[in-house]
Amino acid sequence: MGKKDRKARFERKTKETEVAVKLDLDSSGYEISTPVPFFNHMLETFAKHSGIGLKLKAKGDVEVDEHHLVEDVAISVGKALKEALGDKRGIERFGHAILPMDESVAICGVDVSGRGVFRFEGEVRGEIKGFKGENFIHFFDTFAREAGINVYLEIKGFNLHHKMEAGFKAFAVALKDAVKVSGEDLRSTKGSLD
Ligand SMILES: [Mn+2]
Repeated sequence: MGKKDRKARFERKTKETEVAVKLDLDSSGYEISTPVPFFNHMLETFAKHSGIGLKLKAKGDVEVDEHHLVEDVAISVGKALKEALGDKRGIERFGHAILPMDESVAICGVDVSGRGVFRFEGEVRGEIKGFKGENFIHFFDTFAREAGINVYLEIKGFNLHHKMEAGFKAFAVALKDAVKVSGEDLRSTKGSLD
């Protein structure tokens, strides 16, 4: 067993945004507050279905664009996840999900490899009340890089809300399995997941 206390806190303050995160891999429950309601909906969905405890408070210059806020939340939650995972001993490492939502479906695979790569297949053009599809992709790209995890995400469908929500749910379900502690072994022939 690696890190006993799989929790982390992270705070980040710049001239553009202010973000505070508390993350706990072994207890659920969430409190999410950002100035972008659809982003809150997605982060709550992520916390709910991953079973990861997440307290997040963020504010920023969304009057410019929601880009800075989305990016800085992804950096902060990604860094907190990386720290909470510790040396990753005993975790499942891999997780996957095929997640339907109405006419949409999302397919996600996660590898907590220590390398941060995001690959997206699909199309999420358009925006929902100040949350653009391009920032949905940017969120995952930034999160994967900062957390040091590989995320493959494929989305098909019609309704943008369903497509993005299915994407967050699929990621949550895949990550839930990947970070689960199931033994004592480090799942790597290399002997390291850093
Ligand atoms: Mn919804």
